[in-house]
Amino acid sequence: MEDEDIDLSSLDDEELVEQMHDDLYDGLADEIVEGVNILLERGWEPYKVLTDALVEGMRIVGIDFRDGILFVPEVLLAANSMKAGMAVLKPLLAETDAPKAGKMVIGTVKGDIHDIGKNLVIMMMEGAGFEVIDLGINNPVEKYLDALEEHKPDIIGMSALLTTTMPYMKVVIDAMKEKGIREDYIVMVGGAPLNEEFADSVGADAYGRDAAMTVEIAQRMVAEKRAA
Ligand code: B1M
Repeated sequence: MEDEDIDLSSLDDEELVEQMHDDLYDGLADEIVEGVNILLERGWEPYKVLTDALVEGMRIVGIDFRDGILFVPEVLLAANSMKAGMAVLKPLLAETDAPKAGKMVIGTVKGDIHDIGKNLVIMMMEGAGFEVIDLGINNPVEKYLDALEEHKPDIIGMSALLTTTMPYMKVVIDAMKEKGIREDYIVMVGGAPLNEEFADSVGADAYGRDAAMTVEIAQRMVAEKRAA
């Protein structure tokens, strides 16, 4: 309630970012959009707005979700606010004159409906000049295989946020091996519970710790693939 009285534009940058963390926590999408616009007007780089205001805010939400202070409905509201802020940033992050750096098919694996991180990866990849085909959430292995056949990307990306769904990445990679197409693609995996070791263990080529790292690795691996 208190938030209604706050004039966001009267806050200095640090106070505004803190207020945005609170607003994200409270699921106030309009305020998040307003805050994003104010920071952009003040000359903030879109990527800095994304990481300092939105991603950091969602990290805080995640801690209280884990600790049982926040529940699914509240976290959904926070996620929707984050998406509203991301929608403002998307065209700015995607603004690029670069020729197509490569093509990626990406989706969240079966049983998993988390998509904020995946969507962020997509925004950053598009910003770096990649063409990205988004398969959305809850993808069974067939969806990935069909998309590979249809789009012939350089990279297949899989996202998982649950320890119970991350093993499904191996199901997809094993199916690719069975079809004899595993080596035709760069396989990248990501999501909060994953790490380098897990990526190796399922037979992926790379682990994307965050969206920026994913772009960096994708650029390098596509360049290497093309050179070969
Ligand atoms: Co969920 N959830 N959730 N959730 N949720 C987590 C993941 C959890 C860690 C929360 C917690 O307990 N602290 C926990 C998982 C625990 C575990 O598995 N050990 C959890 C749980 C338990 C659940 C439910 C089971 C809760 C329930 O119903 N009781 C349920 C499962 C639903 C399902 O999927 N079947 C559930 C539901 C939900 C909501 C629907 C409420 C909502 C999702 C909304 C949405 O995505 N549209 C939600 C949210 C928002 C979260 C947290 C709070 C935030 C996730 C997020 O968006 N992070 C999360 C806690 C947390 O992670 N801190 C949590 C921000 C995002 C930018 O980061 O996704 O890590 P991240 O993405 C990063 C990198 O990981 C990487 O780049 C991204 C950008 O830098 N990356 C990739 C991600 N994917 C990549 C793919 C790549 C490369 C890089 O491919 C190449």
